[in-house]
Amino acid sequence: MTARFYVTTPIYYVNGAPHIGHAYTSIAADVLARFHRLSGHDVFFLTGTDEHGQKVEQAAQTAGVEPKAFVDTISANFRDMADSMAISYDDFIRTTEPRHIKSAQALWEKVAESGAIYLGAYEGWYALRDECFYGEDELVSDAQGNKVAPTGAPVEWVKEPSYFFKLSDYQDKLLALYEAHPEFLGPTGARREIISFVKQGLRDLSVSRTSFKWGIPVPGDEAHVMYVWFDALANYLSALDYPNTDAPKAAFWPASLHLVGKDIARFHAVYWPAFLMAAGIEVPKKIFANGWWTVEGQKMSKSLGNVVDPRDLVKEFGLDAVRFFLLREVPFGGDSDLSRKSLIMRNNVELANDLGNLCQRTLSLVARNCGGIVPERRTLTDEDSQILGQVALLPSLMATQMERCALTDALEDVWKVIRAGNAYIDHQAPWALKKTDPERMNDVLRVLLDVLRGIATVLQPFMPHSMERMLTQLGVTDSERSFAALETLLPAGRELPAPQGIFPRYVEEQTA
Ligand code: ME8
Repeated sequence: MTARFYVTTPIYYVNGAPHIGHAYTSIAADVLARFHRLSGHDVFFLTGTDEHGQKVEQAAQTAGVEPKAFVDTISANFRDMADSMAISYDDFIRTTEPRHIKSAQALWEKVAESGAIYLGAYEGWYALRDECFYGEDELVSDAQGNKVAPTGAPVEWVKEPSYFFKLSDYQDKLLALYEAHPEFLGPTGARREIISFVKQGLRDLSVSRTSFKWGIPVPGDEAHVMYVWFDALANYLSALDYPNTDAPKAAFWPASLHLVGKDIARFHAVYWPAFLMAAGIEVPKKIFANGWWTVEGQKMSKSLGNVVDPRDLVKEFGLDAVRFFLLREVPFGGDSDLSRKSLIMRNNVELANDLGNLCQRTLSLVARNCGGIVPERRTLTDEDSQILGQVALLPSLMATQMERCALTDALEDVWKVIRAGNAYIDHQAPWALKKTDPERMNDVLRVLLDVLRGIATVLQPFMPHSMERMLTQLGVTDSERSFAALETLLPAGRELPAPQGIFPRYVEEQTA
């Protein structure tokens, strides 16, 4: 049976425009989806928008627009961002769609049937910005001495009738889950934080609101709308046509991976498995929290005016340079800073020099000295075998890194081979062999073409557009671009197109 891989991004709030932080998680999920597709797995990749709740309702009011019209526009903007970043999603779910509303209500009913939901009254702190309830003991003081959420979000005292989910019943079950499946939650920092949060004791969770209307009605009690996080988390099942277990997509559950930002690890690693356990549904296999991006050393904020639209960066640097930078700059899971200087540096050193030049040098020698025809693979020297051996190991090496969501380490593995490729070409100096030993020159160039093919194949998930161009230049046809296809040598004698640079160097315009 073909292995299945179901990966999700968070569904983003439509209270503002998409920025580089949203693009980041989506790109990472996209790399994983593409990697699994190239591995021959059956992939379902879900993204979308989270469109209910008080925060979105207020944003619509501020804009002076009806909530539905407001969310339609912003959701379309998120979809455009995903398309511009080449996010290869299989489905884009919106929580205002009837298919989602139906599923979320079915999930609510299932949880309620188990006796895990009861009616009460909520009285306590709520942070609208986080759409999160906080206990008194969790609050901290801000610089002005006001009580705020640990995230810095302002809190307000809320008092209203509410349905509660018996989260307190799930403390031991959740701790047992984390213990039995250490791979359930990563990276280590997020895991440690969540375990300590759960160990401190879980209070029952308010899962409905009555003070506003922009949400999914609670089945059987329409005075209440579902707490936006109950509604939102259900998206991962509604996209699979829950509760229809005969639906073809149902086989994708349990999800292989929910990729999220560290800000929402708690909702995914505590509330979500608890809701699922109550409903008698398997929990996802893995939750991984990415770190946080700042911009030129500062938190992105509308008031600072430093919110970066990823599409602007793409216009300036090209899509793949941006995708590469985001995943290369910091070990995936850690925090990082987006600075123009480091983006330009990575582009010029690692893409233009290391990879671009290796490809360009090889292809122009083949064009010039071999009439642009792929030479034959013949007897290999030890050095040839060594570099080809390194390339052959890449798919399995990277698969291990992908399993741990170590996207940056996977790139580092490839760059080790690229550096080895540069050392190989310098040492073999095929340009000098033309006069002294043209047969050996052909052999060296053939090895280099095979090395480049391996590298370009495994880099496709990270830089789909430029690797497509590189593979075309290397004479690799569409059906020869999967990991399995690497087992078969390209036939000699193929004619290669005229070489063209793949990664231009970025030259910053001088300002006087
Ligand atoms: O939380 N650095 O939506 P949201 C890195 N609707 N990642 C960032 C980031 C940054 N500076 N800013 C945002 C929600 N992100 C809910 C999710 S899921 C059932 C519901 C990414 O629009 C990161 O993945 O606030 C974070 O978790 C997500 O965007 C939050 O998006």
